[in-house]
Amino acid sequence: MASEEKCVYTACPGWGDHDYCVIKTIVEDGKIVRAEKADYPDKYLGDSHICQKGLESIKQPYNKERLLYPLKRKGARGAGDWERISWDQALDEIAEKMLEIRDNYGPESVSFWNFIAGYPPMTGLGPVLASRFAGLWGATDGVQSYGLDNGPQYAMQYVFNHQMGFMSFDPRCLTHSDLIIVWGANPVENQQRIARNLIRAKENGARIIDIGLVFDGTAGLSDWFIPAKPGTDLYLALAMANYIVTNKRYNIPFMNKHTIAPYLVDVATGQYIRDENENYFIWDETAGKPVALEPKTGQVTIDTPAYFGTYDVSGTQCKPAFELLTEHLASYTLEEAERITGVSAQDIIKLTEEYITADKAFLLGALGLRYQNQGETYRAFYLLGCLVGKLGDLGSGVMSGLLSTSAPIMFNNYGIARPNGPKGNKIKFVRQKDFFPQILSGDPYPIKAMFVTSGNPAHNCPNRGRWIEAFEAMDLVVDIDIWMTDTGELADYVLPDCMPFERKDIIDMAAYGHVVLQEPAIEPMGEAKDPSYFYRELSKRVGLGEYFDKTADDWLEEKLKVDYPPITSLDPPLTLDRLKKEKMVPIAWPKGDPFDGMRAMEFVTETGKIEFYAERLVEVEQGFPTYFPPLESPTVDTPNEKYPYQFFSGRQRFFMQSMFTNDPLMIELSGKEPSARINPIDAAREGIDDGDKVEVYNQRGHVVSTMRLDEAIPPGTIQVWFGWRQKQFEEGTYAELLVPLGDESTTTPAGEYWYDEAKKVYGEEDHTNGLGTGYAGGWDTIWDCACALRKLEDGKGA
Ligand SMILES: Nc1nc2c(c(=O)[nH]1)N[C@H]1C(S)=C(S)[C@@H](COP(=O)(O)OP(=O)(O)OC[C@H]3O[C@@H](n4cnc5c(=O)[nH]c(N)nc54)[C@H](O)[C@@H]3O)O[C@H]1N2
Ligand SMILES: Nc1nc2c(c(=O)[nH]1)N[C@H]1C(S)=C(S)[C@@H](COP(=O)(O)OP(=O)(O)OC[C@H]3O[C@@H](n4cnc5c(=O)[nH]c(N)nc54)[C@H](O)[C@@H]3O)O[C@H]1N2
Ligand code: SF4
Ligand SMILES: [Mo]
Repeated sequence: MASEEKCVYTACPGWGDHDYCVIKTIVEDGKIVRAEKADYPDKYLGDSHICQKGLESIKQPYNKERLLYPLKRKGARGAGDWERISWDQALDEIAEKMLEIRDNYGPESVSFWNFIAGYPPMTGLGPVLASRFAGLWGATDGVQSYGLDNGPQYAMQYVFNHQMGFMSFDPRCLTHSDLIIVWGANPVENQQRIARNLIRAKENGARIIDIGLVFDGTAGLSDWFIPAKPGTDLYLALAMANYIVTNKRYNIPFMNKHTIAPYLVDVATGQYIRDENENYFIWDETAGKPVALEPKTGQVTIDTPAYFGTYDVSGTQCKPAFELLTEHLASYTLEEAERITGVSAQDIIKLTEEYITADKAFLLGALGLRYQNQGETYRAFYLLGCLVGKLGDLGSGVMSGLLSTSAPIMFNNYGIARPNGPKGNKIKFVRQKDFFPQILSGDPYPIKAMFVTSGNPAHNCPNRGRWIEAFEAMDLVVDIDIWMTDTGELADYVLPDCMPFERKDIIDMAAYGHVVLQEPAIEPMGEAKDPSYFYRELSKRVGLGEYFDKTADDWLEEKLKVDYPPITSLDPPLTLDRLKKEKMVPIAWPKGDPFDGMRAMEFVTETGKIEFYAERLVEVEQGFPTYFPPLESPTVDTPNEKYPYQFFSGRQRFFMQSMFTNDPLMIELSGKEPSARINPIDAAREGIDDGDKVEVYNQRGHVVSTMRLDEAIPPGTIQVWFGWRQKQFEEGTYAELLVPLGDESTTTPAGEYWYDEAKKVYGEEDHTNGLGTGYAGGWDTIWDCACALRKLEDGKGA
């Protein structure tokens, strides 16, 4: 008899790649047999998609490395000696230890690492309940100002006065472009939904230029690959801007309408001039007098606003922002740009001309400019868009963050995470730069425990050695995961969560304009438990029981209590019952062009305009985007004698961070074992042959690996693919070498300014969104790392 197939929807286990697919999971005889693209009822919003990782993910629940039972450490930390215990024993012992720590040192001595990016779905019950628990308990959150993936937020904060302002768009916008400049991103391997739309765009005749470092999958798809020296893109962008300005190739009507280009700035203070009513001013060249513009709504209605010159307004010397920009850009010459970036002056002109003359052009950045100067680089991207007026028109735009969505969806996650509102939040925020020193010193208060509720920090965070030291100093480390990870290996207790295939949730952040019910495809394997169980049982034991006495269904009802018109206007209303019947419900979103929030051209800046001049940043001498070399990556002007190579540990298509690194097919496709790669020119100089064993090292750590010669890697860079686990390397791992993120030594005056401002804007009590971290104040320096190498004759590292 043919057995019956059942299907449910699941948040893809490869969730952390920013594509956020829902997959259709097909079950036969209680076993998952297949995954397919989801069938969205609204075919337009639900431009459904699945990639090789989504297809392969169905094997994950059955992987032999799956964590099936609560485990308690027996031997020394990290020695791998575990005892299987019951959930009751685990919960009793953990709760007892927590209470003891609270009694001795205060609740803030318990810390949470709730880094939600890779949890499927990241606004699911696991991360939200962890945040609720931490907030009610009064735990310490040490992920503040961490710096990861946050350059775009800084740029948006200072260009648009909103740090999440224009993070997402529907990548189908790209199919309306004539030219797409992919800048520091590799969507072909990292964001496959974007990649699919690059291909659609190409089929429509678009030209693709890739400005990158390594010759990756996206370079392969592009018509022109422009390799830039690591961390110098900011110089390149500013030289392009200078070319546009000096050759008068800018778009005055666009700048008049949407930007602060003609706004007058006080030469002495660098601040826009304003009158007592907060009005701004421009200068009318014909009438020879200033004209006031209201804040937020002011429109340039005169024909001849001055772009150049110096004026006197009631005794104040001032200049149009554009004049100041011209002066600022003057030193960014093509010759200097060629010397610093390695891109020839001729190519810079060609690139800029193509950008200017294309009818519809997109600057598609993502998160691959992980250098200390990235925030300024993304600001320079917006400056370029403003100069040539390629923003806000279907097919034209600037993207810095790269989250794709058909229509943004919001839920009541904050309400769950913060039951007593922002002021009732008891979390103590400690900045990354203070977190590890505090763990080791106990000053200003001791941190004695850590719950790793999402993320895998000992694998993915720079400077792995710090984690080993920090955990060693703690009395209690609990890791909740689905595998025994690099982090779990260092814990006292590891607790098995369900996989998304085994738990109920609402997939509210799926990027496809639908609210989707995730139903279990299979029974939990072993003794895996879902988050509602874990937090209910733990809270009971520590006196917070009343806050967690709910089933998964109850929590999902809470999630739906949202005040968001595309959901509240649904008819019939969106209830859990409706979701249970329909499984997925499209939100009320107007039909029309693909979503790009920028297209409304409405900005919450004080001027109401795009502020490519940030008067606030004058305090740190960065009113306009200003080049400074990367922190550690060697450049022509800042060579590094001891560690002459850049160490690049970017990702590839078969692993999703630490996920899929235990999948035999993905391991096979990733080359069977980790390797380091180097350009043949460097290899010849170093006397290294393909297959030699090498040690790549710096002052922080090392990794021992086989070396492969590869022309895809530019001279001066050594690359190791991110994803491989520590135990898969012969010795060490890439994370040992990396520059600590958000550390004292890696922040800058602009970072500090941003942090202080974020606290004011978002509130001292809770400058997060209730989930995860406050982004402000640190820089992503994951590629901004120098190293040296030596060949190992005996295969052993130092
Ligand atoms: N398969 C897979 N997909 C993923 C992930 C994964 O682990 N695996 N991770 C997800 C996550 S969390 C993120 S944040 C995104 C990141 O996605 P991307 O931002 O695309 O990140 P990377 O692959 O880290 O880097 C992209 C490219 O930046 C280029 N690059 C490096 N340095 C420079 C430079 O100085 N100048 C220029 N112009 N280019 C440079 C490199 O050539 C590299 O190919 O990917 C997501 N998608
Ligand atoms: N060298 C190097 N380091 C990097 C990067 C790099 O490119 N190179 N990229 C950086 C970037 S951009 C990012 S965003 C970070 C990502 O850093 P993390 O977010 O720490 O990365 P993941 O490996 O995705 O961690 C997700 C964890 O969740 C677990 N998990 C998966 N599904 C479930 C589930 O259903 N329940 C529970 N409880 N756990 C689950 C996974 O097993 C994994 O341990 O890494 C950063 N680190
Ligand atoms: S693109 Fe990402 S989210 Fe979509 S199926 Fe692939 S791994 Fe999963
Ligand atoms: Mo990321």
